[in-house]
Amino acid sequence: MEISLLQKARYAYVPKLPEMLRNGIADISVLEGEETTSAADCEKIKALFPNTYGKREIVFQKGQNTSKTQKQIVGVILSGGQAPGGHNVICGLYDALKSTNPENELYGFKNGPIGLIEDNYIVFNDDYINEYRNTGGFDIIGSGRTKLETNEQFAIVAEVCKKHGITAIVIIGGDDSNTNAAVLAEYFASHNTSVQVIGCPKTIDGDLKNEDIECSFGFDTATKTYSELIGNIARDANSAKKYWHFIKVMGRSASHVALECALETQPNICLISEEVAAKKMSLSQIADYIADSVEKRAAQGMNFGIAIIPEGVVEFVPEFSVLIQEINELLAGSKADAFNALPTWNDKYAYIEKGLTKESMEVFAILPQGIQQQLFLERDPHGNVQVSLIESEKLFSALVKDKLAARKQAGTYNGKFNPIHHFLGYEGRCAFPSNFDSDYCYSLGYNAFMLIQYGYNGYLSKISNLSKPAKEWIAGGMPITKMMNIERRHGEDKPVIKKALVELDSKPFKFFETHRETWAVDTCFVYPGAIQYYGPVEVCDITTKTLALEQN
Ligand code: FBP
Repeated sequence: MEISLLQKARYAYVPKLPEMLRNGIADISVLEGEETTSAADCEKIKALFPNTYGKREIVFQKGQNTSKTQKQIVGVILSGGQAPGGHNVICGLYDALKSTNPENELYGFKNGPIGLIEDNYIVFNDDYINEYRNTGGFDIIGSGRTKLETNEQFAIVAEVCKKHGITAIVIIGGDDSNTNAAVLAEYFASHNTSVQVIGCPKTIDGDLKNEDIECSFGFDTATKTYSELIGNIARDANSAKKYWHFIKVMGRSASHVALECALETQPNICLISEEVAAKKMSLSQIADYIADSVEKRAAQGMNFGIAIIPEGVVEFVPEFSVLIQEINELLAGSKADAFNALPTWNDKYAYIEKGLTKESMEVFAILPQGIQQQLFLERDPHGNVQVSLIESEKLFSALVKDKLAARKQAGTYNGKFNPIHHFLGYEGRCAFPSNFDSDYCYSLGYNAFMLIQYGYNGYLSKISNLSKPAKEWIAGGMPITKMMNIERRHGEDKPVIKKALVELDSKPFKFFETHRETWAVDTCFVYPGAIQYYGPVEVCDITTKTLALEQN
């Protein structure tokens, strides 16, 4: 297989571990902390997790090894969307397992959780693993979004574990996958299977974070990749001076990715969905907010700019989410067929006009026709509008265009507005992991094995103190139930890990808030450039601005 020179060089990169893990199991002991509770709804979570609730937080330290000596056969899965560094979690796990006992084995179940159900796996060896060290992607075993959540599925997984003599499963995933890891851990404990389950926090979205998880892996590399591209676009904008770039960035509901990219690049505009919701902003108010920046810059002869739009923003606009609910109702069940059978868009429009409330129709009417049609085309398997597929970057530039046309008529604006649209998402999810993600992921995997070796079940591999050099990182584990609360999902009360949205009193948001008025009018762009893997530590190992602001 042909490989790039960078890939070849990255094979040789030795990821940095926290000091306390550097000599392997021989030199590792456990410091137990307090018994834990859950993030909220303690009694309910305790009742649902009688065997795994309330366990102690633990930290590893240098000391006498007292772990069990049994041969370990570990299974690993990658779950959900790709995030840079996933391969290194597996490499760290593999190295820890083999250096502890060469007889230990690592099974990689393919294509996500479904691999465990279908008993579809490979057994890793050095040659296989070495081809994936410090590389991006999840292609080492593939990933998938099947959920492991029913007792029937768990029973099959238990059978598969029994068949191979598997002693532990490591689930590398986001909040939902780790919630399911906790449920699986409880199932194993209550069925006396002795199989352990350990989770690792993954997602570029950055929304799996709390007082224990400082950041999910992949966020660092993905945001650095997007920031490089946004910086390049900003420099082009500042050179040509003729385009406004509307750049949507991935991140699902949370705006952590957008905020981090804004802190890195200092665009003129960055919407933060959580703020839109808190201020109950309407589409028209958001469009006015952007148009103000366009107008003020135009008054200084700058008919160009950068606006960052978080992927999920429209869901946070109250009037838009009501519109979506009404559209879902309008097309529920067989009504969708009747709608689709209407021959022309005019007929469909008349049907919509009749079905929506006056308020929602007013919102619908101001949308560009392309977006209106998208709302009726893109449906998920339950028949609901797929909000994440809405081209919000085009929606907002169209709304801004209308605002500017009105301002031109009123004589307050006399500039030129040429928007260009971008969507940055898949470009960042499989990038070569930054040194930070290479080190962090390798440490998470290595540490996951130490948790297995010490017999923990239902724990998340935890590496903290991340804004410091890797040597000073702290390795340990946290019961997953500590991060859980009860939420209403699909009409049912469910125990879930709380999703972390951007907090409006957090230091990263406050920093952004303090500077954004200046950024909106002046040209303050910062051009971060490409991720650097070799060179000065202060360039190559730097963490995100979000983490730096949160921790200092
Ligand atoms: P995870 O939550 O599984 O980590 O996925 C993150 C993400 O990249 C989101 O930012 C994005 O909305 C979604 O996955 C896209 O999913 P898909 O890969 O299925 O298109």
